[in-house]
Amino acid sequence: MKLFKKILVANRGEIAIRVIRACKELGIKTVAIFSDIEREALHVRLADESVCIGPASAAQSYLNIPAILSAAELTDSEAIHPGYGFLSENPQFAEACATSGITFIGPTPDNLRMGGDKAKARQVLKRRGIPVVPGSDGPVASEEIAMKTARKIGFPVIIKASAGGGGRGMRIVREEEELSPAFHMAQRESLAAFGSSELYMERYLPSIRHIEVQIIADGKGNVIHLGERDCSVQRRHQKLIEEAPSPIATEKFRKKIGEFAVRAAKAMKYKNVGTIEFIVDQDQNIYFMEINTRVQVEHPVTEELTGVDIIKEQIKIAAGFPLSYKQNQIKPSGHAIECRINAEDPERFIPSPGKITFLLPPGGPGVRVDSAAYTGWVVPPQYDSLIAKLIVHGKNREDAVARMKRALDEFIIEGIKTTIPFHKKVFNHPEFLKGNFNTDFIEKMAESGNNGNKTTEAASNQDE
Ligand code: MV4
Repeated sequence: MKLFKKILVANRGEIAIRVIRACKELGIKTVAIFSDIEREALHVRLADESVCIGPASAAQSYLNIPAILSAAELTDSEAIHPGYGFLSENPQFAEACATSGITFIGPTPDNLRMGGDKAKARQVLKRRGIPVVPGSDGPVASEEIAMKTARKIGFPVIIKASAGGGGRGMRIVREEEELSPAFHMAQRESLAAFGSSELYMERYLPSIRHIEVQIIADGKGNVIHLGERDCSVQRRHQKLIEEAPSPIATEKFRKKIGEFAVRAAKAMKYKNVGTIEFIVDQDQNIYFMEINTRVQVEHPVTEELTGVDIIKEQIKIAAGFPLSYKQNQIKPSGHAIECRINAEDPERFIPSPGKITFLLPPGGPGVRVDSAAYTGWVVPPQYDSLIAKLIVHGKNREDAVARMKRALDEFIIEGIKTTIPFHKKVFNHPEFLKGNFNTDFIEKMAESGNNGNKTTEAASNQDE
């Protein structure tokens, strides 16, 4: 079996660079694609070749399937790596690649369809013995059935879009009177956002942690997990800080959640890398939520913890190689934390695009920066606001926290506002330092007057 000679990277920003770096180390040539306004982007400079595929708007460039396939054919690329966001979870794109004789570096179209149908995934995995939050068995077809289901599972309930993700089309319903308007609102929102109004329901669990498990599957029956990541520090469904291991995880917990994740991947005949997302309640009960059928923004946390290069594994699996590791060869070590540095106002989280007049990334032991930003780069308003991922690794959580504080202090970004000041506050927050937080943490922090108001929406992000 042979690796690819040339891969087209169908993405931009830091993830395009991350893929190019993996390809270079594997001896694979790379092709970057770019929109009209990204001729000077770092991913274009770092790739061996580049092709302009359209105007600035994502719909006409990074989401433009015919233009991307033409670029691949024009450059003799054998495979396409989609990164995250954009076309990465689009089964039609994966199929179109196959039709053009190009390998899509990612899960199978069936895997992508299952990941995109959340009511179905829930139903299938529940039947395979994976715990789910009490709720509907598959989709809820009408308001009447919704009411019946809610009475059975008990209020509060949460209505979710089957095609949803990132919290859109979701409604929490606390009592019977709220159900009818919430149901119709969720239907309308889901139809507008995803082109499908299908909904499902669960009991709403307050004070949860969001914990996910990285899995790798070679499509030949070998499936392993790389441990969990705690992504509970988020604001309006945008993750801000991710860490591994989870501060609440014992060895027993890790084994259990890991086994659920591997069982889920096997049940859906998963191939390539993916993440099984769970919520964990205050009694440490684990419930399956969703499957993310892509490499995720926060994958470096797991790479630092385990030493596994997740992007290289994706490429090797797509080329037909079996997994490079057995489960007992995965030995997580120490503690890793990632801060997402966004070009946003750190108080209100509104986008702050513009020219970076000076940039100095931190360095030294245990510090990794994945970024496409440089002095002179103009952060465009058209795409997501992630400009750097700051990842630290230490021998335990305390060391990793000290290292993150040191790295945040070293990091200089001038000319635009960034979320660095926000992260500095979190890394001085007594509850965060204790590992005592759940998905309400940021909202609570804002309410206690620590972080300004919270009335604005974040920019649309590439990743969930
Ligand atoms: C939940 C939940 C509580 N109970 N499901 C958010 C994104 C999606 N991946 C799943 N999400 C949640 N699902 C049940 N049964 C809480 C969340 C959730 C959340 C919900 C409403 C408003 C903000 C939230 C923040 C994090 C998680």
